[in-house]
Amino acid sequence: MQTTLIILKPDCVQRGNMGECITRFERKGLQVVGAKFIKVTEELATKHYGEHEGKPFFPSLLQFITSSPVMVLAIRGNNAVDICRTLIGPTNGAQAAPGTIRGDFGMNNSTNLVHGSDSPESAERELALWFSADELTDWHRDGQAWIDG
Ligand code: 3AN
Repeated sequence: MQTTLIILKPDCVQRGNMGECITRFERKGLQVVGAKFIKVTEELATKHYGEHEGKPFFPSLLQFITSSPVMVLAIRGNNAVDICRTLIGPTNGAQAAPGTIRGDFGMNNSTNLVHGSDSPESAERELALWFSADELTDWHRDGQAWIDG
């Protein structure tokens, strides 16, 4: 069982695609165990995207992620990290396959709608950054056995 961090980015919020994206995670069989709607501070954005500091697109990345509210989700399930990455699709929406979120809604590699942690280690680090422990809720989803097999 894994929990991963998903961010519905400013373009996703502004285009009214939050519900569509959450639906895709839920109908796959994943469970929402945390959610909040916030305006990201520059400090948090800098920590979150620390690995990209110094890259040419870093300033515009910070500007973008702090430009409008985001919906932050903690999503749980078997192999949740990889499954969410598959549902989201590769970074550049222009190259992402139809059926993925970025493939269906994205046209480039900056306004690409959704962030998903790229490994269990990143998920742990990012969840600690965005959520306090009491903001995550353990709950049993009735019917989960019909999904997990
Ligand atoms: P992903 O979100 O697919 O894991 P990363 O971790 O390589 O992609 O990059 C983090 C974010 O930085 C991307 N979601 C995207 O918003 C932005 N980004 C990555 N590469 C570029 C690029 N070449 N030009 C502009 N923005 C980029």
